[in-house]
This record gives sequence, structure tokens and C-alpha cells, in this order.
Amino acid sequence: MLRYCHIVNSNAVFTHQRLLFLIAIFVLGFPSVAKAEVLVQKIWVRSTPGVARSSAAYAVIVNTAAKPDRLMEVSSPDVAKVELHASKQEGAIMTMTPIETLSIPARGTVELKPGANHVMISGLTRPLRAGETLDLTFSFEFYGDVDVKAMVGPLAAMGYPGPAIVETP
Ligand SMILES: [Cu+2]
Repeated sequence: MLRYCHIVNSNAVFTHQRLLFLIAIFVLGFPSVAKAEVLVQKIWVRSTPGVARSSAAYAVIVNTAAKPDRLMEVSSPDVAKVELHASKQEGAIMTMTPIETLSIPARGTVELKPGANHVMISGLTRPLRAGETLDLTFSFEFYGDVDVKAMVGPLAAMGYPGPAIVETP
């Protein structure tokens, strides 16, 4: 009887350990199995008033990779000139300076938002009206190109106005 109990008990221990092992593989192993990627989320662009042909685009860039990346360039078939800009508040005046590239930390998030870093759009081929979309390509040093459709938000919007369609390559 004692012997029988011993066998049952060791089987139970074995099963329990195997279960823990499987859980460990799932919990610890999953992040390394999942494809590391750079996501461009909540991408939107401000609508243009009247005949204005410049605007700015904003997004949340998420890097799930274990190494840093860099946003090298943003381009669009509907825009003559797209630049990365940094904004700085100096007293009552907001100044903008072009920046060459934008570092995206490993497993980090970088937000492009009004009053801070943004994508400067000059020379639009068409006006942007709220509710439309604008095709943009975000080019990263390591991850490559990410094509997105930016949601055109109202002129007065100060944040992401709605869903953007993200097309990952
Ligand atoms: Cu700007």
C-alpha cells in the first residue's frame, strides 16, 4: 500500500513539474518567438484650412525589438516635402527645427505629438479634409518601411482623432 502511494505520488509530481515546464516555455519563450517589429500606431494628420498646403502628422511608434532603431525618413506620394521636426516652446513662441533622424529605443515607445516631435508636411498635392486619409511611409534604419494610412483629423485636434489603418509589410 505504501509502495503504491509512493508511485502515485511521484507520478503526480512528474505531471506537476511538466506542467510548470510548459507554462515556463509559454511565458518565457513566447517573447523571443514572437516577431520583433516596429509598429506605427495612432497615426493622424491635421486637416488643411482653405488653400493651405502644409500640415503635420503625428503617431505613436512602438519598437518591440531588443535593439534600438531609427526613423530615417517619412515620405508620401501626395506630398512634395516631408521632414522630421522638433518643436520647442521658448517663452510665448513655438519654434520648429528639422531633425535628421529620430531614435527609437529598444522595447520603447516614441510619441510624435502637437508641440513636440512631428512629421512636417509641405507641398501637399491636395487639401486634407477631416475624415480623409493620407498615405505615408515611415522608413526605419533596421526594420525597413512601414506603410500607413494617416487619418485626417479636425484642424483644432490636439490628439489622435480616430482609427488609422496600419498596413505592415
Ligand atoms: Cu514643423
